[in-house]
Amino acid sequence: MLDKVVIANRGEIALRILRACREMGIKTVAVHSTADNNLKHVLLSDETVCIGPPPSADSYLDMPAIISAAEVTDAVGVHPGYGFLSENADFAERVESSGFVFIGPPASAIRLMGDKVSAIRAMKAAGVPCVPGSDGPLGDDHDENIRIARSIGYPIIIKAAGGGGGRGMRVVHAEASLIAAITVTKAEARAAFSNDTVYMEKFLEHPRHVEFQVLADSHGNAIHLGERDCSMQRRHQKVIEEAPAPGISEEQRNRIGERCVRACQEIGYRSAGTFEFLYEDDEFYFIEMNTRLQVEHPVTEMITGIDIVREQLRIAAGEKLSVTQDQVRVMGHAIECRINAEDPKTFMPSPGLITLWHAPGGPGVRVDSHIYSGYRVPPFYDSMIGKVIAHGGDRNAAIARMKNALTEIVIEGIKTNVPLHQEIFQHTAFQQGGTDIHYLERRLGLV
Ligand code: MV4
Repeated sequence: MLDKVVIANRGEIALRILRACREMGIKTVAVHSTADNNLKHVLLSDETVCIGPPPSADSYLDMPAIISAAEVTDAVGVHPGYGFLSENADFAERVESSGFVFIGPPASAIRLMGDKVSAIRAMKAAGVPCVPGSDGPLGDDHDENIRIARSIGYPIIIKAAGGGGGRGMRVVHAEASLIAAITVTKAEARAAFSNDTVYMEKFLEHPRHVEFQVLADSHGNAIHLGERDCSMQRRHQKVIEEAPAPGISEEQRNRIGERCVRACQEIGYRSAGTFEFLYEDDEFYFIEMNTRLQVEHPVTEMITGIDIVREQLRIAAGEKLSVTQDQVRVMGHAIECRINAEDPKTFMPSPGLITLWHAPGGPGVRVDSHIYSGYRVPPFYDSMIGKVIAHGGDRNAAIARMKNALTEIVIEGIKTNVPLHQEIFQHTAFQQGGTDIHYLERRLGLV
């Protein structure tokens, strides 16, 4: 097993990774900015290295600083968590060429999936269902682009190959605005991603966001852990996630999951990954792959009993997956609420001193958070301060446990979105399940 791992992240996910390392007897190095001396995992870590000032660009995104920390502490691996450098192929490559193990996929797989055009091409080749579209980048021939859009049928969406996660997209409802939309999206993509490649897809108007979790080892084994529904979102920030996705049959799960597994094997994938689909009218359409551990991984852990971070560490050490596909079973239902330090009405960030913290508990309730009474939430980073996950025998049982948890939880000194969660859990549409990606913004009166 790996002897010592650098945790190249902060907050709740850094603590999550530290806990997995501890369980497995792996020593830890917490690298942190000067704003993060008092992070819980920094206080718990075997070793700590301050890698720079508060701005992420000068600390958590500073590749030489992180690799130097691995060198001076004699670590063997680097876990990037999510966000920051986790999907940066150059970082993965530099970690490995410096003689360390990148605890994630090969740089080649990150690069392939980072370009959405090459990702879709690879998925189509592997038999993963994709959105009807341009089948590659759009060229400069206006008449040809008009023909492609006509054959797909309006509305269509123009997306940047270098985008993803909601960046660099534009919906077109009629032919009159097509050419201008392509021109503007290309210009924006060139400025934002230094890559003006764009492609076209049928625009799905009321889909759900359903994603499949996969694990692959370096021995050619790959499995899927079923799907999650992440449709409850605002401005591309997920708010509530759940597993399994309401209304998805075991037959659908196996069919799509097997396609994802085959795709992993065809692209030489390794570690944890997520296939994002839009789901509409009982059909799945692949849109992107995330080549990292995700915020919402706990709901999958709760329904399968598989520790995804532990598997990532085993895979990075060259071991085989600890389970085969036929040993994976979906048990009950799990829901996650992301807890943000923000105003529940305006969504303005609310950093500051947490004067009182009482975690919820009881059967089936998990809290992944680094906060404590007396912790000061710094203003420099993402406002997510933790996650509450509730598991139960079925969806209603999970909802009942989450409602309890949202009543028990106490966070004083800063504003949080707990009241928003309490409100959503009263909605009858949420209780029924299967709301689409626009539901929350519609209910908040934002659309
Ligand atoms: C789409 C779409 C509708 N049709 N593609 C936004 C984030 C990025 N991952 C892809 N996105 C979308 N792609 C087609 N062909 C609608 C969205 C979309 C969305 C997707 C998932 C979760 C939330 C979303 C919010 C708005 C739009």
